[in-house]
Amino acid sequence: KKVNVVVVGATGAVGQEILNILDERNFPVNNLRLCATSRSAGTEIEFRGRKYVVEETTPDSFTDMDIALFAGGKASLEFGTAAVERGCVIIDNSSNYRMDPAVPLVVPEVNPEDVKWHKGIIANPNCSTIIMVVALKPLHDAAGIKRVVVSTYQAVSGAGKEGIEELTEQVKAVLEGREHPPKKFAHPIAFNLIPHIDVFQDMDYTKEEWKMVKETRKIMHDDNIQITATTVRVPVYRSHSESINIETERKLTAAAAKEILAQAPGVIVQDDIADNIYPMPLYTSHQDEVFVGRIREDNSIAHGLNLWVVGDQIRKGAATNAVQIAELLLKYDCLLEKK
Ligand code: 11C
Repeated sequence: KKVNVVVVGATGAVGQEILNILDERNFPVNNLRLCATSRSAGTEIEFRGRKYVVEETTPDSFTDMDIALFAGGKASLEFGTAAVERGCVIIDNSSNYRMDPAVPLVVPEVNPEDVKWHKGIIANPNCSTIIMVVALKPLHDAAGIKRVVVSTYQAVSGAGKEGIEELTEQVKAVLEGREHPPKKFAHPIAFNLIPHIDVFQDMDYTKEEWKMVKETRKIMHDDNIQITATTVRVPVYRSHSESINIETERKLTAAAAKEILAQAPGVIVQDDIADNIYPMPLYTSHQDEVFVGRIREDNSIAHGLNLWVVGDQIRKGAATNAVQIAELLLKYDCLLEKK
């Protein structure tokens, strides 16, 4: 069966990657429509050898379409209802609907079956959350995770094209002894780290940190997991890294954890300290898996493990996950009926 697909936000980093992944995974696209804001309308984009002109998104962009992949931002608030009313399921990469109890929040390696109860909208989680839960789910199944302490090292591309440009221009400016004041980030990102992603909220945690807490519980169907996060922007172009400490109900040796992770869907274990092998963002980028290394027992508690987890946040953290959800809609045969 082939389906009609609309990509909203087709000209941005996530939108472009969604198109690459639809193609790579041979997603059965019948008609394709590419949409964006009026600013980007008119741009030409090639897909499977055919040129498409990007259109400005309107409610009618969803007429006769089966699946809409929203790359992010406010578009899903503006057009989500119009899409669903026209019988088009939306897969939304923004945070607009993630915590809505009527909306499934899905990572296909973790909670694929949640796709089945959608009412027209399925939310794609935050990138740092996706990368973490792919590694945590098999360990949770094996030993019951009680508590997670995570610190992230997030690439500038998580903040879009402006984040990438700011790092490049600032590095050049520093080397040439020029000023380059920050615009996208609160402080200089070149040769620096910024422990601040998104806005500050309750208890002095950032929104990004709360996303990791709340979204993880929803995806894992377990409100008892205690999670605390510190999210940090680092001068890396692509792939988010995470230092994760977990405390489990039952003892899991490092060897057992390595074996479980080696079998887990979507995970690649890179852990051979004798040869200095562990995941690094430079080498995990442009791949779909989550890479795990430095797997070792926590020396300070009876049932604890430390992990180093790295993944391409534009692919698995956004576009790949969204396309995998679209695949599940076809697998479970749960598109919307056209009225
Ligand atoms: C970042 N995680 O790296 C953010 C970007 O909720 O989808 C993605 C924000 C989101 O800045």
